[in-house]
Amino acid sequence: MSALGHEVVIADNFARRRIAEELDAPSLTPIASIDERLNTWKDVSGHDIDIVELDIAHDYPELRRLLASVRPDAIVHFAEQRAAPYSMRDAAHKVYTVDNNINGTHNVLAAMAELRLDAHLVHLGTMGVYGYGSDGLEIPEGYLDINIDGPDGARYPRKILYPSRPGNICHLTKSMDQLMFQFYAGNDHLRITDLHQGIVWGTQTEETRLDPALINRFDYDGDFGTVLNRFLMQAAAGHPLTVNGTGGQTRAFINIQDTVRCVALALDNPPAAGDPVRIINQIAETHRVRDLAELVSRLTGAEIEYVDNPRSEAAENELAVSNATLRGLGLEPILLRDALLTETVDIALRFIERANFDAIPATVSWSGGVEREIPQIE
Ligand code: USQ
Repeated sequence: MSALGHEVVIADNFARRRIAEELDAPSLTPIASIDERLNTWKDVSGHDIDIVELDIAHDYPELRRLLASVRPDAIVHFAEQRAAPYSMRDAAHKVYTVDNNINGTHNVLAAMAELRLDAHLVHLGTMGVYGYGSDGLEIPEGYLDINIDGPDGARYPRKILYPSRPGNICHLTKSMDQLMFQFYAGNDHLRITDLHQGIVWGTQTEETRLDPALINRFDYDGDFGTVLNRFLMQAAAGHPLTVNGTGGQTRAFINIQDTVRCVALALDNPPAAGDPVRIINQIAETHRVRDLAELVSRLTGAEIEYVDNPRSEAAENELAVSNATLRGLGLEPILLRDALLTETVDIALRFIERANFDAIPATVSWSGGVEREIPQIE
């Protein structure tokens, strides 16, 4: 957004850096301090970005003060605990995820309403709110048109939120967010877009390629690493590709470059005040996990290992998802292709000495929490 000429203020409590220490799983790529990142961005782009250290979930007065002084045109809300496995570690992590995500989202909405901010809120949601079985149907964008039989024999059309079927606590919070958005869009006429994003892969965007100090995180650990990036890192590490169960799960994917394009497209196309929440499926394509493992294995020669699935999820599922809105807005998504896969493997190889191999296995079980001792969150 800064590259496009917008004035940007970041509010961050640096939770992700603390969690990386808690898990002893630093980003594979070295992440510079926020000051160094912002100074580098200023050098390469000429643009200033302000940073405010703020816990939006627990410091409502400061959040309110910040929004009252900046009065932004738009708020991009990326401040939720985003990892499904991390949210399932144990009761403490479930409590943390619910507390952080629900309070953070509600505080932003309450502040927007209290200050009568005419800002457009763009929220990072997830495909996980739908559950993953589509039984051959194409999952629509957020809403379902239904008809209810009335007592008079007539059929009453209704538009309802697509039934939520979260499979973990992180996705439960994002399902609950939907009701908060629906309420504030109706009651306070807030303008809200919820991006139901798929699994992100890749590391670099056009901007992060400009300087090594701007590189994105590369998470490969069992909690925060998403499946394709994990496979690419495992290939670089000479580790077998860890396919859960039969690898029959079909999921939606999007390259990291497209995630930022989509946020920009959403910001350029806000709903009007009084409109329902705009829900956009932010995905490029769907793939079955074992097919991805085979693709990475063909590309790199890595072995594939089928491991017991620690999650409660369907062994096999079909998934078809509409991404009509983003395509209608002109997005031509990046599809899996060797060039970007190779770039990711090259990055993994470049930084492989930073990896903690003990963090590779996925240890969080959906039924019994984590299998190893971990420190409690302060
Ligand atoms: N999987 C493996 N091997 C691995 C890691 C994962 O087989 O080493 C499988 C999982 O069992 C699952 C699939 O790959 O069936 C996807 O797992 P993932 O960890 O890449 O993604 P997921 O847990 O679904 O969640 C991630 C983020 C979450 C985001 C979601 C988008 O943690 O924040 O909401 O991607 S989506 O899945 O489209 O809802």
